[in-house]
Amino acid sequence: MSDLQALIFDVDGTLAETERDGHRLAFNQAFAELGLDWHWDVPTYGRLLAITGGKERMLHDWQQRDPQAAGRPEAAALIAELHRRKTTHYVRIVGEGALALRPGVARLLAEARDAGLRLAIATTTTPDNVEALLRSTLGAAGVDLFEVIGAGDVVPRKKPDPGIYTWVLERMGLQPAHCLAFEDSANGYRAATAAGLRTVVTTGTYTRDETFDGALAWLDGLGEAGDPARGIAAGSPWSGVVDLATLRRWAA
Ligand code: XBP
Ligand code: MG
Repeated sequence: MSDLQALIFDVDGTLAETERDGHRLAFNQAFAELGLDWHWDVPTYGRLLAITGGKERMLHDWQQRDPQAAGRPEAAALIAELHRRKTTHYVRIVGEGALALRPGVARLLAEARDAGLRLAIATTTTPDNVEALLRSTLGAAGVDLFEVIGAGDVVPRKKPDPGIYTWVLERMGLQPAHCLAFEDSANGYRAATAAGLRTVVTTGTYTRDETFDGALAWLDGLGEAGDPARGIAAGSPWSGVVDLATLRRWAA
């Protein structure tokens, strides 16, 4: 790879563990609010994460349980209303400070910013959710760290489609060879890889049993001093703290 110019981050599962105690709770609150007897427990939600995008996930689950009702013309309006309410709940949960960045994320973002690297986000989640998370974890300046935020429905197809990564790369005017992606899930890894990006995978709560053969690094986190990450990097067992020097070495 020629010189490293930008880092592109997924959000859910990568910047923070948002799914189990953030998105899942918000979905359940929206279901209850509209008087539905739908409820996603922790393992059920884990299985449903195979479907990216909240609206798509709800519709898929409904189609599995009651294809006739999910096929009615008014189904789309209910999904849209549920998703509006779910987003409101998620933004409130995050605003209350319920979710923290994963270890090493703030450190690496600050180091990259200080070194003049360009930063971006490529996520399937709704833009309001990204802003709420960045604001609550990094303060008001958190959003400004990122030159481009590609999120939600700005592209017609969500991950594992590469569209959101391609959208971000086009807006930054960058070739994938000058960037690295950060992902936590098989769907995200497929999206980044299909966009031509080399990817550092940090698995988490719902993704530690997924496989990421061929990833630039496949780790259990970014690591911090005294609490190193573990996994495979550049094809060999690796343990340490992922900093800019490490990324440049892997990318070289
Ligand atoms: C994350 C998602 C998102 C969230 C819900 O995937 O699939 O849909 O679960 O967000 P990734 P919305 O980390 O690969 O981007 O309800 O706003 O869609
Ligand atoms: Mg993710």
